[in-house]
Amino acid sequence: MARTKKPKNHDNFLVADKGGAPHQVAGDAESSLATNQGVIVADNQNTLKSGGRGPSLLEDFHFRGKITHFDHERIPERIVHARGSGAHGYFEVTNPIPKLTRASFLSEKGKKTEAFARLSTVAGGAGAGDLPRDVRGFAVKFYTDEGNFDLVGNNIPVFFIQDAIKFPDLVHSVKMEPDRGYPQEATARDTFWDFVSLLPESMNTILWIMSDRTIPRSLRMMESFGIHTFRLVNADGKSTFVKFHWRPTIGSASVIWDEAVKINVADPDFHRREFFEAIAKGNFAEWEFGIQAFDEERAESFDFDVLDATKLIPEEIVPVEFVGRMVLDRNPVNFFAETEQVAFHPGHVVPGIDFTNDPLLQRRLFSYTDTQLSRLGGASFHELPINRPRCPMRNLQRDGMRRMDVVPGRVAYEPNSLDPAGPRENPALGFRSFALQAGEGETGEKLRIRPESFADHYSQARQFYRSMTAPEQRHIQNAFAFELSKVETPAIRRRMLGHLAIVDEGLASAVESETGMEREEIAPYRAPIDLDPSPALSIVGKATPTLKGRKIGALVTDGIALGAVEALRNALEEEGAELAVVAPKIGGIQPKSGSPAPADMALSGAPSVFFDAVAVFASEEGGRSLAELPAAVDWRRDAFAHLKVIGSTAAATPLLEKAGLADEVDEGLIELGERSGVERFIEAGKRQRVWDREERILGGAA
Ligand code: HDE
Repeated sequence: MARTKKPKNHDNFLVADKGGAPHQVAGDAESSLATNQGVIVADNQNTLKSGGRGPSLLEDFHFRGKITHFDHERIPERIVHARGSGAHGYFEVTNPIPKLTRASFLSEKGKKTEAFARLSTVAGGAGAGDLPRDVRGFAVKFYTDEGNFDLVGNNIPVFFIQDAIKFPDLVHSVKMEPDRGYPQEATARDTFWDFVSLLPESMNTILWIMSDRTIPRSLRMMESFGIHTFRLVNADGKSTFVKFHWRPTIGSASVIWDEAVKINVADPDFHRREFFEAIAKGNFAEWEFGIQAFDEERAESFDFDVLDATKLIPEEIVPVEFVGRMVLDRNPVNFFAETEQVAFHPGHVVPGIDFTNDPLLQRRLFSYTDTQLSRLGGASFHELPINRPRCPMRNLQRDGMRRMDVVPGRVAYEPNSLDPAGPRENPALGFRSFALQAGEGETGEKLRIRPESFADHYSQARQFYRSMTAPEQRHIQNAFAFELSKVETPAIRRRMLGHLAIVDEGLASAVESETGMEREEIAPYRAPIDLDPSPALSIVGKATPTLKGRKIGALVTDGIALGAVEALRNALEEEGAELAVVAPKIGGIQPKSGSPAPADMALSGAPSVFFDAVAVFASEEGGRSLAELPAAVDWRRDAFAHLKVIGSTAAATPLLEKAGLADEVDEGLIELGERSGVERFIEAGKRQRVWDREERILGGAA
């Protein structure tokens, strides 16, 4: 007969179970833990069992409630843009534009509107790394006094496709492959290049994707764009075409590809962490908001169709006028409730903003509500606190899954005479769609065609490439070579090289030489024309010297004089930059005099790729011991290879020797011990990278 094994000492058993991990017990009802039905929980450490070692009991409603909720904690992630960071803030008008739009949030100088922004990658899942080569989403919800306006844009001004019917194909080509479940977030693989090499309309965007724009240094340092041509409509019903722009006030900057790869491993949350920490410290994220406004006649004069989302309007043709600024100054208190549950939609517009017939925009107007239905579990997602309009809102829609509002009254229809105070339409204040006259190409026939005016796929790609500075062109060449080298099917590589040859012969031959491949000849449907270069498209070319928002790493050793580090810190803080002290051990260092000094980060967890510029402060003994630390040698060597400004005290020389860099001299390598060393470090640091060094390292080659 089986013996029933009982705990020898029931009391001890409980004590061991409960008392092993100290936990707190509430004194009154208010501080008590409760179930979702409001019943106070007596024991949150043990499930209900039949006897101490017996079977578990199904009636344990506290456990079942807790685990059921846990089992459903994740909601379907966004099929694109799954990984994002959000922040609250406000939009403020600096230059009102009532002549162009009746939108009240743009009507008065100084008017402030609450805003929430979510900045995202596109391809990876919610848990993917922050620094793949990828487009970044830039979605802003303006809670205006006339309803919510969502500007759902990206950090590059053009898109891959002209017609929304290709969107699922595009996304499938860059998502995990269905049989193997990888790659998580990379474009460097066969499926993506196979698809785009068969889709000439993607070429302009492909050039942008291979540029440094897709590996931003920080979410706070990205330009962003509404992409599509929208309409502004004024109080007289006059419409003006418009493109929307966001410009970061601390300038745009990107990392170098080798840094992106290393950052993704060393800190997959690099962007998210920096964004959250900066806002928490009061270094708010800020953008100027600008428009390119033009009328229909002007639109006719362009070399491309303004309804084609694969094209941009160079600023040299239509300048950007700045009308406001957005400051993100408050982190979410609950990531899920706010950043995850926020629901953007390009169709959320307010009176004074309207759509054009851009076929991509038109179909987005369908897709976003549809996706929220499954992502947020029904039609009531507008009631979630993050999505609710801040202006009064009433209508006669009722019921549905997860309805939160409890609306009184018997009348849920209109017209009605039973509820005279109920909501009614308002022809004066309400949204009226712009009465667009049928224009050219809008014949009313039922067709599946692409207009001729969408047929030039290469001119703007060429213009983009030729508008780049030498280092930016080099990075584009390198990016193509890297990505195509990851493509296993030679025919796809050759096909892509064929497209590049149409874009720019120099680009194609550089990539051919780097990949050791030859192109397949491709005949374009329409041969490109030479457009004037647009210097405004280059980040490096238009960068203004600044250290604002930048982070500088100082590697320190025992035995140094702390005053020198503090002098650098003060000088940096005056410029709006931050200094992080990195020591061989997290416990910090023992300086030459005084008490031990703490470190912000340990060398093993703070590679130099985390910083915009670096400094090494070593004592004689410390310099020798740094040279024995492989992580310190990598730190210094990487900082050099990543074109950073590097300050060093003389005693750091053994480290330079070990890194093989003792003979290097350039304007970014600064002796900190010398008089005016800090000043020179700051001046060089403001220029951010030492581009000439790259040319020297590579011998001028790509
Ligand atoms: Fe989106 N896109 N998209 N997209 N998109 C989504 O909506 C879609 C496009 C953009 O932080 C989804 O709520 C279609 C262009 C951003 O929550 C989905 C097409 C641009 C975000 C969707 C496009 C964007 C999304 C997935 C082709 C730049 C993230 C989750 C017609 C102007 C918003 C969601 C956030 C998200 C569909 C093309 C930007 C599935 C069908 C072009 C920034 O509805």
